[in-house]
Amino acid sequence: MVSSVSQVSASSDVSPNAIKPAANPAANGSNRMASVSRTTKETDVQVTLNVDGTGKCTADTGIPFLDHMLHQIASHGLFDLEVRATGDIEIDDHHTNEDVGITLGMALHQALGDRKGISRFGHFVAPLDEALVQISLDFSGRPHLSYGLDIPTQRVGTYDTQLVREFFVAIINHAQMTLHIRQLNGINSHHIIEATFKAFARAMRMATETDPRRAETIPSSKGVI
Ligand SMILES: [Mn+2]
Repeated sequence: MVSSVSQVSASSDVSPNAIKPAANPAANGSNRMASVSRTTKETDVQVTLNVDGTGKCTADTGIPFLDHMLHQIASHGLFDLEVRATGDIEIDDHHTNEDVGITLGMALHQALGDRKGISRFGHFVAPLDEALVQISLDFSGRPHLSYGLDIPTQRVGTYDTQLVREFFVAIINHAQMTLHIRQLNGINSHHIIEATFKAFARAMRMATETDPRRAETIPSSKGVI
């Protein structure tokens, strides 16, 4: 399914809505930003990410429900995130959904660099009305997904709920992270999925924030992630 990666580069976007370095960059002084473009025969995706942002988001993927979830990641993770995608959604949303996940994962991996000074682990339990979803994650350098959602309907709007798992598979493989998702409660599919993205965002915020006591060191007893 992956045909090629056309370009992976540091950000030099000059558009009016370009994501700018944070006023308060990471404790180690680096600007933790990435801009990644990825083109295949199926999709064309651009992601710009500032991990030390304030929650600004532009999402235009052609998949409205995915846009809604990307807004959750930015807003609750306090990331600045710009995602634009075009893809073969005349077939279905599968390729575009997956490739947005892949490109966002690549941007996370690139923005975090050697992961110096980060807390590395993050967890959160997010309610959304009757839904309650727990996330535990680790920017471990090793991709792993434990997926425990039981979404009762096949679709939310036009979005195929099987694509939630596909999205997280794509992210963890390319961000090189461990992710455990547990659904503790929930009846409504929209609520279950949105609680998952909110918890994921808050856990990512916790894991990617720099720990001043950690300073310049890599958060591993091995000395490398
Ligand atoms: Mn919603």
